[in-house]
Amino acid sequence: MAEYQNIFTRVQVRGPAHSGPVLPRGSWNRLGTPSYSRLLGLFGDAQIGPIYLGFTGTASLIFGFIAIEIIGLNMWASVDWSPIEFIRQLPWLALEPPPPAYGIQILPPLAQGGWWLLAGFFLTTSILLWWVRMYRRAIALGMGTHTAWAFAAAIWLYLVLGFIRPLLMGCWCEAVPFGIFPHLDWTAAFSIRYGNLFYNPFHMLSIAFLYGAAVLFAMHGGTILAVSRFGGEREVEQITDRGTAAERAALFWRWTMGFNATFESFHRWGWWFAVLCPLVGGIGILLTGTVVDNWYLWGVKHGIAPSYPQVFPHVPDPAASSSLGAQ
Ligand code: 07D
Ligand code: 07D
Repeated sequence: MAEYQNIFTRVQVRGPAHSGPVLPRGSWNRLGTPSYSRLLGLFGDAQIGPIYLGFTGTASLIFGFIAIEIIGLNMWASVDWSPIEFIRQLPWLALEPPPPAYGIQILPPLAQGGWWLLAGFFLTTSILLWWVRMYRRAIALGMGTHTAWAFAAAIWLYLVLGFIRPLLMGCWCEAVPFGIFPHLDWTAAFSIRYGNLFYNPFHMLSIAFLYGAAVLFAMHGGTILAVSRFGGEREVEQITDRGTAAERAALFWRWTMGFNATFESFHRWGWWFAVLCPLVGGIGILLTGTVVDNWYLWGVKHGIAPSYPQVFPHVPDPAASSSLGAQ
């Protein structure tokens, strides 16, 4: 039955190219003559374009481009403008936030994190403009704004990491650097500095929603593909024909687990898991260093982490010693 194990998209829809419905709202026209791509048809709809750019879309792309330019040129400067070293070392290169001495100064010297602040400003503006674009396109199509709010949850975590928490801590130095591996180093260092993020209950919740979202997506994708031989992926037929794809899919889970989601509820489950992952994550990061300084000690206090026996003699903290501090 190998031919029924359909994993890749097989239907290449090639109707007369259409530009979508005429909309009462939305002042900009869609741009470009539609064309077809067989390759894209393997992953989604084979038709490319037309695209709606609009004011916020164009502005977002410009701001995003400026941010990438600032980050890229700073990284390139850091390898003495060598094109080969730039490409070779790219994953390790960074644009770092201002050092601690500058606190939350609005514009420290460019080479001392000023460029980082400018890049952050342009990237954040770009992301917010893209959010407005998503919101307004949904409204223009008469849709709900669910995707925009899900994106807002991710933007919340991004803003907490790079803006809100550093402001509360009084230092840009608390923020994430731009860079592929440097941002991983920051993530690891953050966890260690604040006593192991594993003991942060909001990190736990965020992980549960992350894993949960993956499980739900595997279940949903698997279920729909498994009933596509009955037309399960064709959403209108599912609703009208009893005894076919949708009903089998539901029955499969009722037989397997004793309970089944509905075709409505399942999408709510997916949306909530995806949204709650960065939403609770942002709460966890916001509390770190502001309310809780050490998650391990917090865990010991609340009975979720063991306190280890003292195996080494007590060593006084040199930073806390006044005689050393005076030197
Ligand atoms: C698949 C949708 C497509 C998006 C992609 C990402 C850029 C960055 C910029 C060189 C699922 C596009 C990437 C535009 C290029 C420069 C300056 C989404 C999909 C393909 N991270 N992170 C990655 C970002 C944070 C962490 C990869 C962004 C926090 C860990 C990529 C942000 C912490 C690991 C990336 C951000 C953190 C990664 C793949 C913003 C805690 C990995 C992302 C704006 C949450 C993984 C080398 C992916 C990796 C990885 C981008 C924030 C931790 C470069 C844009 C500070 C532990 N992160 N990240 O597929 O391979 O996402 O890193 O907040 O292991 Mg990260
Ligand atoms: C980053 C939201 C912002 C992204 C936006 C998109 C562009 C354009 C361009 C496509 C991802 C911007 C878009 C710029 C793209 C194109 C062209 C969402 C983002 C707006 N952790 N950890 C999490 C696990 C450890 C740490 C969350 C697991 C260690 C820190 C998640 C493990 C240490 C932070 C998670 C593990 C540590 C996190 C992220 C295991 C490191 C966070 C959720 C098994 C040693 C973040 C509360 C997310 C958070 C976070 C998973 C371990 C550090 C659930 C599975 C102990 C500092 N960790 N972690 O959706 O919210 O991110 O924490 O070990 O800040 Mg963790």
